[in-house]
Amino acid sequence: MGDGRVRQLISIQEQRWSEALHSARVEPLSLSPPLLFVGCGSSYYLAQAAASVARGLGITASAAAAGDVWSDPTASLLGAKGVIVISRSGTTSEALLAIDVIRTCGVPVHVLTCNADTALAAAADYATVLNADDDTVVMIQSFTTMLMWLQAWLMRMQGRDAAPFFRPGLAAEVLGAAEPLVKDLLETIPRRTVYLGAGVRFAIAQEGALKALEMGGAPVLWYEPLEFRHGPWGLIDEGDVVWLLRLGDRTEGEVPLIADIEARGARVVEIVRVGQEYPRHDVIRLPQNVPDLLAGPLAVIPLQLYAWTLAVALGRDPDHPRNLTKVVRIG
Ligand code: F1P
Repeated sequence: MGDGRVRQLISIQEQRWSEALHSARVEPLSLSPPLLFVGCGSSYYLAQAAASVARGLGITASAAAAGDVWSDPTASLLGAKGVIVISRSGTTSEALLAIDVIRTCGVPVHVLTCNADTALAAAADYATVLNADDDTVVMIQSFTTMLMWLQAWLMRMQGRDAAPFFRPGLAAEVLGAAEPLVKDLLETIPRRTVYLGAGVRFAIAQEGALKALEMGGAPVLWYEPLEFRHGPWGLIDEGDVVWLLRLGDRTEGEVPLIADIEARGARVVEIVRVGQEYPRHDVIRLPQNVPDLLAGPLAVIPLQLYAWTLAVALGRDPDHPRNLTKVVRIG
């Protein structure tokens, strides 16, 4: 099978980031808050991540699945003065249906996509087109590159610049740290993988889980870390892997959880900023100078690699996920 395109994209995605940072710096700040971010699949997780980053910066924002906007625009919009519709393809049915109903409601729309000359881009008041389509079914570089743009655009709204946090080579460092650990974790195929992430990291936890589902059809769960205690962790057993995407600045609730999950037999891997890790060996460290709020594009990389490696171990071809298409079209 060889390493294939998805594995290659995991390594090279960083090449697209500087262009995204530049674009967010020069393109018009077309909308004003309250903002609503909209998408489907990975793009819905991007919408959630962006809304979280926005709120972290003090910008009123929410996120909705495009299908929900289509079926109930009034409840989804609820006072939004600007909508950002995110879609790699620019041709997903629900995204097109959502933009139609948003326009009927008279709310301005900015589209973020990786494909120009699409119906979605044409329907927008303003479209940002990033050269980051993956040419694969699953979203890899499009996810991190569009997230980079969203973060930088939101920072700029607050008069700040995200670019200085992302010197070239950071993604390669995180990937390099993840490689031996992921190999070790998958010496034996886990019974189940759980993804835990709080606040701004919850969307990344969901994206990690989606990657393992799409490429490997693997059993996965995802929760807010402290929610995991409220029922779901009853299923934890030996042979489970738990990824904990820690927020370095909010350790009180998350650190005791690690010991409690391990006491139940699972292996915990934390992704956390340097200097804020729990003293144990299964850790992937994110650069200290990247704030929690902006670390999503880096934090997702170990999860992409894990999902790809797991899929291969399960005998699947990550470049051709079963039963999936690159674009979902209704009817
Ligand atoms: C994104 C998406 C992906 C998924 C699949 C179908 O849609 O739902 O998340 O992996 O490939 O497309 P979009 O961003 O193109 O609207």
